[in-house]
Amino acid sequence: FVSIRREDYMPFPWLVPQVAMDFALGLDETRVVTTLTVERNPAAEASKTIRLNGDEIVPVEVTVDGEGWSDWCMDGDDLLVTLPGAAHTIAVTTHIAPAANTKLMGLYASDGMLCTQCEAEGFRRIAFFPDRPDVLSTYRVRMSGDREAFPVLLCNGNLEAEGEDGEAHWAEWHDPWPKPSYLFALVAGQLVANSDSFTTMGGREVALNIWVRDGDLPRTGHAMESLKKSMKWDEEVFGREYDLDLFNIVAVSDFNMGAMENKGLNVFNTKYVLADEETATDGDFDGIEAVIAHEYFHNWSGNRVTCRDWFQLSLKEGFTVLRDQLFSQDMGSAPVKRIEDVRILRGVQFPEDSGPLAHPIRPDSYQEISNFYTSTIYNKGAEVIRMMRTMAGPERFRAGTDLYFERHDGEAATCEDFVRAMEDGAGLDLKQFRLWYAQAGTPKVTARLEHSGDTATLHLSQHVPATPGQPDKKPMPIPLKLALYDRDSRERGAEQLVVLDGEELTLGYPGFATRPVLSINRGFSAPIVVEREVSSDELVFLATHDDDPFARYEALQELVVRHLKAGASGTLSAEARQEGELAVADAMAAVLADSDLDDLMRGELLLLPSETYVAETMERADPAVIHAERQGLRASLARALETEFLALYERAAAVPFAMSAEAKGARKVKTQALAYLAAAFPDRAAEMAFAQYASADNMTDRQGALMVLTGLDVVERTNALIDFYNRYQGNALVIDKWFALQASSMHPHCLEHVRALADHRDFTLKNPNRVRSLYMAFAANPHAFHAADGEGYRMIADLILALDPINPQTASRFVPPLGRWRRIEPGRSALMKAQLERLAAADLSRDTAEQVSRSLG
Ligand code: HT7
Ligand code: ZN
Repeated sequence: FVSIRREDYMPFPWLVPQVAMDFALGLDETRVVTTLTVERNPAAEASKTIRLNGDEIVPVEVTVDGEGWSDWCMDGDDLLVTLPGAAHTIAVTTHIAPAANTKLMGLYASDGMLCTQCEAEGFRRIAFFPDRPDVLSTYRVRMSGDREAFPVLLCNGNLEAEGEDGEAHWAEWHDPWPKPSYLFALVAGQLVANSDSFTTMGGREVALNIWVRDGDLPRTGHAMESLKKSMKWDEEVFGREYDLDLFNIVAVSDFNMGAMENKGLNVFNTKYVLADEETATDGDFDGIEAVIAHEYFHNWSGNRVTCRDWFQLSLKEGFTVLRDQLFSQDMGSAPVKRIEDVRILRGVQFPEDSGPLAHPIRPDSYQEISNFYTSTIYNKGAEVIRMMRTMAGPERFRAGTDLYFERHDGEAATCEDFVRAMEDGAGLDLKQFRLWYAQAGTPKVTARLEHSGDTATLHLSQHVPATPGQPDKKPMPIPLKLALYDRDSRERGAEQLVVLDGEELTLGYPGFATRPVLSINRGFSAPIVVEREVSSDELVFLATHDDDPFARYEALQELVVRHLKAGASGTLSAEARQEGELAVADAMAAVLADSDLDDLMRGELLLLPSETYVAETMERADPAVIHAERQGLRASLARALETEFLALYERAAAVPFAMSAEAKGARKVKTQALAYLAAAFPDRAAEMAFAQYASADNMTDRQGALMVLTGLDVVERTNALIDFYNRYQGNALVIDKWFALQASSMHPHCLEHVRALADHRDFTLKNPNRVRSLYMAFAANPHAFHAADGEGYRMIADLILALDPINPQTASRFVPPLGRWRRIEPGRSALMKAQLERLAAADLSRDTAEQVSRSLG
């Protein structure tokens, strides 16, 4: 498989200002005639041939300027047409088999309806076309099909005409906005809409529709509210107004990712549309709000200003993730959202950045672009833009984004264009900051505070670790928000924004008679690892008194990680262990007792760092030891704070169901209290959990109780699992939860449970949600995945081999868990590597082959 390199970018020799498509729709066969108006691109080197990309399609007929044409040939999957002049019309007919398309890219069938997924390179599975994001065209689309099978016919833009034709009917759509092919979409099927409207700040009345299967209509209210809130927020905060009279969303149950921002016709995974309190958790509701916002925000950051090439993916994805994060912060609790976002970054992106798949947010090469829809591109990309915002402040940042949109509206832009607009609009000097786009790896900042006389001196230094292909790194500008606390008065000095842009920096702080306490990287102002010399005492102080919610959370996490690592090292004496447990218990007791905290925040503080995160802080981790330490600490905390956890449970259980922050917080801490109690008092907790399960009037409580029960070896576990399945049979999204709960459980026989579930009649490799609910949950469950005999690794490798021919994009996403082999203790490491080698010897798709070879490399 060949590598595509960023430095080889060349503009396409032809412009394609207009595209006309005619679809004769059928599930088994769809016929497509695509007519391209092409003209030489004056900005590119001239070529007599035009390369039209294709993938698993054949040209049935080719005409140029209306005449049958023979001057064409195939080059691999691509169609090369030789053209005599500077402007022509090319028409190519293709036949597609949507029902046989299990890759879910291009045109495919889902639940009897037809839908498309074109990003990144799916359009070439529908029509021969220069399938690259810098070729922008306006589209006119006619589709016809059986009226009963496809009563609803949707495409991008505006509906211009429709009519009947015997048993069939047809519709003509026109999208006035030039767009790249990856934003094309078509949907045809039996759908019903939740319809509403939104009036934009400029007075445009926009018709809004959320299209779903008939029975799902009652579960679309939250998505519609989220859409209207997103439209309003983008006007108020970024000055962005919607630009068509119609905005359609369609929910489909077979989808490779979360959702897709096609112009005027977003296609969503049902998981990010359908919700009511009976079937969706508070987390599901939040996820829907965030994803609806994300896709809507793409209308400007992605669609109006798109990417020049796929190396610029973070231009639209990083920026749009930041926009959706800021939106969610404004819709709910800002500190809690920030902590959640950092948890995702550290749980997924940091491991990626320290492993064999590390890449900069603007990569230099790829074989298969789908493999680069990563947490680095999305989440680290968002952090990089957030740092610019932190350095500029919100007003100047807005001036920068206004300039970016104004300068590049209607263009295919680069990350460099964005940075330049930020320099000019926000008044930042970003010369050195550009390194954040070019260098992979999570920088490590060491902070050492000295105190002598009445002065504190802070020594900061940075190190960016080597990553594949990048052995030597330059220092990067790291914006650090910091403050010093007077230990006795508990007063905080002014918060400062320091940019560490060299290898080292020393800062002096006079006026401290005693050694102050350092609060650093407040708000997680930079996506880095901080290593600080700090006593447990100081961490307890920060965990209790820091007025920055993130810093407070961070201090508690650090205290726990330090304790767990000491335990995992095997050198901890019984007294030292007890002392460590006591320090954590004291800090947790303060969290439980603090009446100034709301429960949503309390819930964050009570969460123990994940086993993956603890492992990430070690050179080589033994997952079994970390698991035992973490469970041990949980049990010891439950014993030490039994009364407090019981009181918390009772207080929270008395709060009636509502969607308020208060009630959501109560649900969050209630299940956490239960999970703690289960670690020390399994029988009592099982009784409480079963009671919570049986009396739950919402999915958050029911799923929380079932989560606790699935981890216990008790009779209530089986009863609750049977009840849950029977209660929700037929509701695919809830049955996904049923699979995922068992695959992510703390139960000692989790692996055997997963093996049995793979044979369950409801399990299928054809549906990505179902595959992820069983196997992604399992691969993210360290104690089961890292079974000492390597059976977890074998299971994932078996899955990859079975899934790869069906859906390579989804299959390749299971390689990274095995790719962690170098960071795991030697015994397991060898077993992981052996499974990767077994995969490397197989005949794999480009997607999976690339991930396997990078993981071994
Ligand atoms: N921009 C969308 C990416 C996407 C995608 C990529 C590859 C294969 C399937 C896909 N479905 C959606 C989603 C987003 O970030 O908004
Ligand atoms: Zn996106």
